[in-house]
Amino acid sequence: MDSILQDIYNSVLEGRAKVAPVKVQEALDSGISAVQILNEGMIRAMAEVGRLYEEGEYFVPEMLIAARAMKEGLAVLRPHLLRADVKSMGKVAAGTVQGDLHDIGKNLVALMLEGAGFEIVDLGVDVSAERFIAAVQEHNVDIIAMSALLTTTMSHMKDTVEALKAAGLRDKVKVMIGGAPVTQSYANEVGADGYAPDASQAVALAKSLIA
Ligand code: B1M
Repeated sequence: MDSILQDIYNSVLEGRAKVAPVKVQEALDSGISAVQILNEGMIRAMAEVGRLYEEGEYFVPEMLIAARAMKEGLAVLRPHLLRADVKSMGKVAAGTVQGDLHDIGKNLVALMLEGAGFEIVDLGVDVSAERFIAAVQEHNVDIIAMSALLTTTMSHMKDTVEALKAAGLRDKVKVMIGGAPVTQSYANEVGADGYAPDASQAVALAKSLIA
C-alpha cells in the first residue's frame, strides 16, 4: 500500500488527531482520491480498531481517540467528497437510533448523500422514534436514514417504523437503514424500504427510493 495511506491508517489506529488531517492533506496533494483515502486509509483503520477492541487489546478510550482522529481527517476530506452545483434530489433525515452514540458511519452516509445532491436534516445520535417522526412532520422529508452500530439498539429501527405507521406517516416517507450489525434480511424483518452496507451504496439506494 502507498506509504501515505499507511500513515493515515496508522494515525487513525493510534488516535493521533493532529497527524491524521495533515496526512490526509498530503495524500490529497499527491493526487490520491478522497474515496481511496477514506476506504483504504481511514475505514480500514476503524475496522482494525474494532478488532483490537474485540481482542481486548483496545478499550473504550482507544476507540474514542481513534474516532477523534478519524473525524479530524474526515473534516479535510469533506469538501472533496461534496460536489457543488448538484440540484436537489430530495430531503433526508439522518440519525443514529436511540441509545446509540456511534456517529461516524451516519456522518459518512449523510456526507455522501449530500455530495450526491440530497438535502440533509442531521438529527445526530440517540434519536428516538418520536424525533424521527417530528422530523418528517417539520421538514417534510422524503427519506428517513437510520444508522445503528449496536445489536442492542438496532431494534429501535423497528420501533420507528411502527411509530411511523401509528402516526399515519408510513406511506409519506421511505425508510433506509444501515450500520455494522444491520442486514438486508433485518431490513425486510423491520419493514424498511431498503438497506445499504456502506455509504456509496446508500447513495444508490436513496436515489432508487426517490425514483
Ligand atoms: Co463502539 N462498538 N461501543 N464505540 N465501536 C462497536 C460498534 C463494536 C462492534 C466494537 C467491537 O466489539 N468490535 C461494538 C458493538 C458490538 C455489538 O453490538 N455487537 C461496540 C461497543 C460494544 C461499544 C460500547 C458498548 C462499549 C462500552 O461502552 N463498553 C459503547 C456503546 C456506546 C453507545 O453507543 N451507547 C461504544 C462506544 C464507542 C465510542 C464512543 C468509544 C466510539 C464511537 C465514537 C463515534 O462514533 N463518535 C466507538 C467506536 C469508534 C467503535 C468502532 C471501533 C468503530 C465504529 C466506526 O466508526 N466505524 C466499532 C467497531 C467496528 O465497527 N468494527 C465499535 C467506521 C465507520 C465508517 O463504519 O459505522 O460501520 P460504520 O459505518 C459504515 C457502514 O456500517 C455503513 O456505512 C458506513 C460507511 O461505510 N452505514 C450505513 C452506517 N450507517 C448506515 C446507514 C445507512 C446505510 C449504511 O443507511 C441509513
